[in-house]
Amino acid sequence: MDQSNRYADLSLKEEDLIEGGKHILVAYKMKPVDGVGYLEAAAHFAAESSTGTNVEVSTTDDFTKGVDALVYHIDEETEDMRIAYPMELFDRNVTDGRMLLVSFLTLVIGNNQGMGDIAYGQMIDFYMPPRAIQLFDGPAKDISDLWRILGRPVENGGYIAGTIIKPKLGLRPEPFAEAAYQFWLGGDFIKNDEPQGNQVFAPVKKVIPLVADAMKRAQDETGEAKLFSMNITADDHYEMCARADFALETFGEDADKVAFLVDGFVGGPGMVTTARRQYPNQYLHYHRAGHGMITSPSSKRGYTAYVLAKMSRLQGASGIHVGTMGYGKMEGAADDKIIAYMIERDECQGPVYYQKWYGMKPTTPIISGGMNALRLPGFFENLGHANVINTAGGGSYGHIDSPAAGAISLRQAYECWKEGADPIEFAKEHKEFARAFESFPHDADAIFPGWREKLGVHK
Ligand code: RUB
Ligand code: MG
Repeated sequence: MDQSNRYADLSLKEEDLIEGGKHILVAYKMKPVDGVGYLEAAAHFAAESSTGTNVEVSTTDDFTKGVDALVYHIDEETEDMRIAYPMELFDRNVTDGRMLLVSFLTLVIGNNQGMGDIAYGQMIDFYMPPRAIQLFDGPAKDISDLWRILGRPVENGGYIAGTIIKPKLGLRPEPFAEAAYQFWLGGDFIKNDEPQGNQVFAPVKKVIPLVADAMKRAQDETGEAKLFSMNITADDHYEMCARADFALETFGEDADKVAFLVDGFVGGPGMVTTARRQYPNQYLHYHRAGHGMITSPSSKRGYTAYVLAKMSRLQGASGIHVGTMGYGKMEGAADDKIIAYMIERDECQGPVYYQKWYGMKPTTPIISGGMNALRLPGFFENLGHANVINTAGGGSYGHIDSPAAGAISLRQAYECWKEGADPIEFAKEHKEFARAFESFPHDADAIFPGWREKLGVHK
């Protein structure tokens, strides 16, 4: 059934829809299966994503038609399709009238992902009107809160040198806390690796007191504040809270230095919002493990990494992993910097839509995955700033001298970029950075050919 007379209106103008402020706009790349007309498929897509189904139903009334989603732009050649969703379509909380990310997802990227007449549809951008920005929680804490704790300026406070406890799994409580202590002697921020939780060989109730003690000792030793991002991911809301409450109580006077990490992609929006609403005083660290199943550039379904990050700011993530923009080990490219800009700025041009955030707190880009000191100067140069959290697991624990030396090499990489220094020249004056070349020789060969001669390293 062709529903384009009801679910499409190509005379609607995007600027009018934005001006009106009554619609959420979503841009997709969509392709119908062979033999189905583009507009017909688009209209069915909009129907299934709002008020309709594949046939007309007798229960439809005039009000219903007023909340139909409408296709307002198509370009079959480029597979571009844009749909306007009336705000009223979206579910609101019983408790406080706020908007829910799950409802947004269920409509705009729900059933339309499995339709027989659609070959594929992928969400590449969305626009939230001012009223919707008011109705999402947004972050409670942001990077300025971490800078304050670290004794830095609360604006432009700079690079936060972090790590992920490695090995990924398999450390017992004492060696785990020792690994944390060693890194903190040179760095700022440690996160649990995302699978680390309450394994039988490293129970939370044993590990966390030792980590709190390690933090105290490292703070005494260095005279600097330290930060720990603890994984509270769990299936059960109460289990998440049990872990989080235990940590806050255990860290005691240092509890402000504890962030909570949630595996927001595998765990879903409910888990993110649980952490956001139960612990608004803690920095909320959104880990996105698993996202590649839909956000990979090879995928034509689901949504992009950019969309995932943009949604995380609405949900209230203080920081989210945004990849390494081609400088690390995970998929990504230099122009992924748009992901960082969209979540940290107050207004930004996305791939399709210009979004204003009206003062909603920023979400920190967390840079992670195969990073080390050698890869950082180029990374900062591409991004244009260094106001990020970077977690380098292998890049710290793989440094040949020590985890502390690994951490110091990261800080030095930041100094090198900030000064606009030549990394080879800088290495001659900075031992830990220089030793990163010997620690990661494959990277050194690729990024700084001829480094051995220039630094006088012969082995
Ligand atoms: C990186 C790591 C993270 C990745 C995930 O470890 O454990 O889980 O950041 O990727 P290492 P992304 O520093 O040893 O490579 O950050 O892109 O989501
Ligand atoms: Mg990890």
